[in-house]
Amino acid sequence: MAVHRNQTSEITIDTAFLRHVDLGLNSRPKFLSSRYFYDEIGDKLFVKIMNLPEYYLTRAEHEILKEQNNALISALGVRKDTYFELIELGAGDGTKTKELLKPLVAQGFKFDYLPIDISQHALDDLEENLKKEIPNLSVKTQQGDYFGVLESFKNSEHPKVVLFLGSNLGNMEDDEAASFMEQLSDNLTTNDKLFLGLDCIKASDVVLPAYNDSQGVTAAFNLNLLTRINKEFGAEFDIWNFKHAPEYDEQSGIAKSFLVSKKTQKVWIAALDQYISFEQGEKIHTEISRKYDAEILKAILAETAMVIQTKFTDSHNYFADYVVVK
Ligand code: AVI
Repeated sequence: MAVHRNQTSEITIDTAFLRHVDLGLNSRPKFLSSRYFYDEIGDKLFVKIMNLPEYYLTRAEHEILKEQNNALISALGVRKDTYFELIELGAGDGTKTKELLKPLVAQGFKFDYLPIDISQHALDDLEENLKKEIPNLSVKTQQGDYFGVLESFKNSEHPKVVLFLGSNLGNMEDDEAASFMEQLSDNLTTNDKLFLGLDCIKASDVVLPAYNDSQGVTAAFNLNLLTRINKEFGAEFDIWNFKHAPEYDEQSGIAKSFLVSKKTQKVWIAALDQYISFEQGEKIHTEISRKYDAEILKAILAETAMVIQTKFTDSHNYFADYVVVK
C-alpha cells in the first residue's frame, strides 16, 4: 500500500478516494471519477497528452490566445488606468496563459496574476517559470480549492477577470457544471468577467483520436487510475487485464472513457477487505469530456446570473473561448 506519512509520521490514506472506490466499483454500472487521474504520474501523462498530435484542444486554444490577444483584451474590458485581478482556476503550466500575460504586461496594464491550484508544487513550478519569462509580471499564487480562494476575493473592490481554460468544465456532468457555474457566479460582481475555454462539438473522426492516441498515452493515463488504486489501497489490478475504451456521441457532443475488463475476474482490494468481480467486457466509466456549443453553454448558465458576451474560435472552429458576464 502507498505510504503517505503525515508530520507525526503516521501512515495516512486518502479516505475520500477510498470511499469513492468502494462506491464506484460496487455500483452497476461501475464508475470511478477522472478527478483521481491526477497523481504525480497522471500529471506527467496529461502534459504528454497536451503535446500529442491528436490532442487538438491545447493547440486550438493556444492559437486563440496567441492570434487574437488584442481582441480578447478589449472584450475583457480591462483598462490601463484601473488595477484588476487576473485569477486563473487551475494553474497548469501557463503555456497558453502566457500568450495573454505577455501583451498585458508589455502594454502597461496594472494587474496581479493569481493562479489558484490545489497543488503547491504546481504553483511553485509555474511561479519560477513566469519569473524567468515575464520578469515584470506580479504573480501571487493561491493554494487551495477554487471556491475557497474565490470567496476570499469576493469583497475586493477591484474588477476581476477569471480564467477557466482547457475545457476543464467538460469533465463535469451537465448538472455538476451548472452548479459549478452558479457558485462561480455567486463569487463574481457585474464588474467581473469570466473567460471560459470549451471544446466545440465536432465530428467523431477528430474527437475520438484525441482520446485514443496512437502512442497509447491516453490509455496509460486512464489505466493509471488502477495502478493508483493498487499503490494506495493494496489492490491487485493487473492492468493488462483491462483496456482503455473511449466513446463519442456526435449528436450530444459527449465523449466518455471506460476501462473494460478483458476477462471474467476477481480483484482483491486490501483496504476494502473485498474482492471486486468483473464480467468479461464489463466497463468502468472513468471520464466524461463534454463538448459544447453556445446553446449548451446557455442552458448550463440558465440558473445563474451570467450570460455570454463574446465568443472567440480558432481557425478550424475546433475550440471556443467565451467571455461570460453577469
Ligand atoms: C483536463 N481535461 C479537459 C482533459 C479532457 O480533454 O477531457 C483530460 C483528458 N482526458 C483524456 N485526455 C485528456
